[in-house]
Amino acid sequence: MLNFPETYELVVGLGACGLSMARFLKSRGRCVAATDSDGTKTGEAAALEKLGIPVKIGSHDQKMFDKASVIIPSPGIPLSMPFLRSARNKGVPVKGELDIFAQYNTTPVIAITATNGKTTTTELTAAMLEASGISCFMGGNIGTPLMEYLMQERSRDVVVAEVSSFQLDLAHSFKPHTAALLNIAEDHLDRYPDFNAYIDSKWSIFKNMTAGDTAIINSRINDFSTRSKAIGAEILEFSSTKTVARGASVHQMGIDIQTQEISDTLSEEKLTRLPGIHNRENVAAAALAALSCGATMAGIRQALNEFTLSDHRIAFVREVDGIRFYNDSKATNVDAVLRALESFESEVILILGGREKGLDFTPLVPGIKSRAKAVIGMGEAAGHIMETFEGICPAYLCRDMACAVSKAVSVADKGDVVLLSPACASFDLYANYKERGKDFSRIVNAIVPGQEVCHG
Ligand code: UMA
Repeated sequence: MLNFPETYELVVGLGACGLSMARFLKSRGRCVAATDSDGTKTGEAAALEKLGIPVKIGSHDQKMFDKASVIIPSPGIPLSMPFLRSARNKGVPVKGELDIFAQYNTTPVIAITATNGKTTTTELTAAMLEASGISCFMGGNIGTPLMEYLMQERSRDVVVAEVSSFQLDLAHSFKPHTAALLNIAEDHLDRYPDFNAYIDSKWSIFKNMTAGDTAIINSRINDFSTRSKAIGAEILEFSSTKTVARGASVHQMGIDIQTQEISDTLSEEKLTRLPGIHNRENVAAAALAALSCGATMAGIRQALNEFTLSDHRIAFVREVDGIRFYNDSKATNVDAVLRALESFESEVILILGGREKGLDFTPLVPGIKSRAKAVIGMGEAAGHIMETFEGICPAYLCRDMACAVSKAVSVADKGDVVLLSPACASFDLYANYKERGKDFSRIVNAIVPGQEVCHG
């Protein structure tokens, strides 16, 4: 074990973000230390110690925080954590990845935030740029930490960053060249004092932007007209409910794009790979973002021809005995589940549940009344789900995914859809939403046609 020096920059959390941050700072000659409350992070600790970074795992230690000159918590660590509070009270700076990235980065950044659709829009934007001959690094909340870009030898023309509210909460100087805000719905209420605080966090993406920068905003978002007045960048709107003068208008026949340089339409046949109005909005925002960094309409069309949605977003898994199974594990809030339900004409058996985020499930009631044949509640939120939906439609409680899938099969008829769209985080039973989606797909793929599925 390495000794801790007198003072250091302290990285808290050894997940993807913290590991990358510690490696980056060390590579720039900074004096770094790291800590993680999880005692099983032995592999991560050993890897950092090999680089000369002292690490403490298993618990946090006040003395370690007291010696830090700067504290850099991972995005998943709540800012209410007592060690962070006391550091702030003593005047020790608490910094996030976005500011440290901005300090070293010289490549133009497109930052994309939203409650839902930010991953799809980030991927679309990067694909549109690449198809226009503009090289990109894609990272941030999407999975690859932004600091990885700064450790690569090859620089790119543009960085396309998916940005979460957790990252924005510690962004004081981050100033993207282009930023997009796609939508805001209730989420992460276990982390924020109220919905307004989460809304403020989302809008803060624009706070440092100035003339020459581009802000792309869904004008359907509440407060658009008042909040947008405070933004220093040029604003491009997009909307699926009205025609906009500058930006993108989503309508039945396609998407009209109207900027200073471009007046063009992306026709409906280019959009069939991305079903649902919400995806049309994502395409509109991505096209405007890509155009702001030099993409061409030909590149945008090519990207749309080739694009496929990520594996865990209303992804068709399989049809067995006339029942279709869809994996929407990425739907970790109520709004995302409503969008998924709207995508189906058939009756849906909906699997909900996981770790709660302080969300109210009742906004799901109209969608469930109109589309769901049954609701299955699993994981930590199962009790809350039962309380909300019992009496509205048949509701069943299951302890895990195997049980949920077998129950769904037992109540489904030919022509129905079984949809995993949980409205909750995955961390009660899984490492992340991808693992949850993979488990669902694995269980569905093991169903033998014509045979009863045993209840787990
Ligand atoms: N930890 C402590 N002390 C604590 C609490 C946690 O040491 O008090 C440690 C944990 O033991 C763990 C580490 O912190 O080892 C986890 O940190 P983290 O939750 O920030 O996880 P990372 O792996 O670094 O992933 C983060 C983002 N996670 C969150 O924002 C919760 C990832 O977004 C992101 O992909 C990754 O950085 C790379 O940038 C995930 C996410 O769920 C996908 N995001 C939310 C969302 O999309 O809704 C915002």
